[in-house]
Amino acid sequence: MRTIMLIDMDSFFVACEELRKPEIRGKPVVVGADPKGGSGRGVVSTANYEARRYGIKSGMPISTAYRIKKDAIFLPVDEPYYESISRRVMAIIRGFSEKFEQVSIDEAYIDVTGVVKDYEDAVAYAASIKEKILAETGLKCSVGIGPNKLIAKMACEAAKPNGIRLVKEDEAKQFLADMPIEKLYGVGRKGAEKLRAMGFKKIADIANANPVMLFENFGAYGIELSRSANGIDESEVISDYTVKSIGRELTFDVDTVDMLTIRNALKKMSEEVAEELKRQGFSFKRVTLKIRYSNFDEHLKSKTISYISNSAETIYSTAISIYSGLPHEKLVRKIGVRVSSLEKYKGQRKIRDYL
Ligand code: TTP
Ligand code: MG
Repeated sequence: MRTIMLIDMDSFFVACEELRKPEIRGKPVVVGADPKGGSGRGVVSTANYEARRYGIKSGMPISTAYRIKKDAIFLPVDEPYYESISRRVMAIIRGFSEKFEQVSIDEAYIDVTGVVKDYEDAVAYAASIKEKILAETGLKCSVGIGPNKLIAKMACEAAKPNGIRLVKEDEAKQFLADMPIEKLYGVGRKGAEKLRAMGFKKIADIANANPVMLFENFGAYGIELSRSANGIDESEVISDYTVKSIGRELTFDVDTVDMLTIRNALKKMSEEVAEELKRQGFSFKRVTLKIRYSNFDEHLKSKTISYISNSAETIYSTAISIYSGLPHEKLVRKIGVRVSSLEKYKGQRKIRDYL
């Protein structure tokens, strides 16, 4: 039997901001797009627990967050800074097991089978990880411990904030049973809608359903859904996480202002990036558009989407929406599109990919 841990930083972007701006501690803080007095576009990247109390959450339009709590502190996203802290955190976690897999900017799995003696020891080990991260970076995290990645991930959700949650193998099914289907890791919004329309409410409803029926309705994913709902997940902690972002760039033969040329270039690059993503088994949350003009001015603009995706269409439409906010009259020399905030799943976990 395996023992897997998922370590996930608490309200990561905000926590990073609190490190360098101690005066904002204890106040509601939102990191994301500029609210521009309520007319701002774009979304909330994350909010601290003080702001979440008012219902503000990741992915919500920034204008909505502003309407809910005008006097919250709104800060822009500074990804290079969060990346630098992420690297320090990940280096610490890596020290606790050779089997280490980073799955996003702020979370990583470790397989501690053979490293810890038993479950009690696992909890003590998790506590020492939390202590070391706190002592060396000043940041809090939560740890989920389980017999596989799925249960470790969901246990971590239950542990938040700043907690440790252990779910033993024989408790896994019961742990999931009463949760609403949306909570099952890998069930997207569309999938949840379809499941609800079919009469499923709790994870136990999926666990107890006939897998053949799930297969007929959801294809191969239906089988995986059935296994997940039963707390079964055999995927390994994959140690060599190196990919942080995937992108393509193109320098035009002749500098251009032609919209169609630019759109076509973006479309082709989006398709290539999506192909590479699928090949490596990643999904993304963030799209960055880079434009260099003939005078070598460079614009680098990113957008975080509120769900994870691996589709060329999403990359393209997000890139186009960023592009539409940039000047169109200047000659473009080079253009690039890049996806980041990558998350790795075993195969495809998102039900919507099968709909
Ligand atoms: P999460 O770990 O999902 O969220 P969190 O760390 O802010 O809060 P917690 O784990 O305590 O629930 O995401 C990590 C970071 O990724 C988050 O701080 C900001 C960024 N992010 C986005 O930019 N957009 C999103 O939609 C989400 C969910 C996260
Ligand atoms: Mg987190």
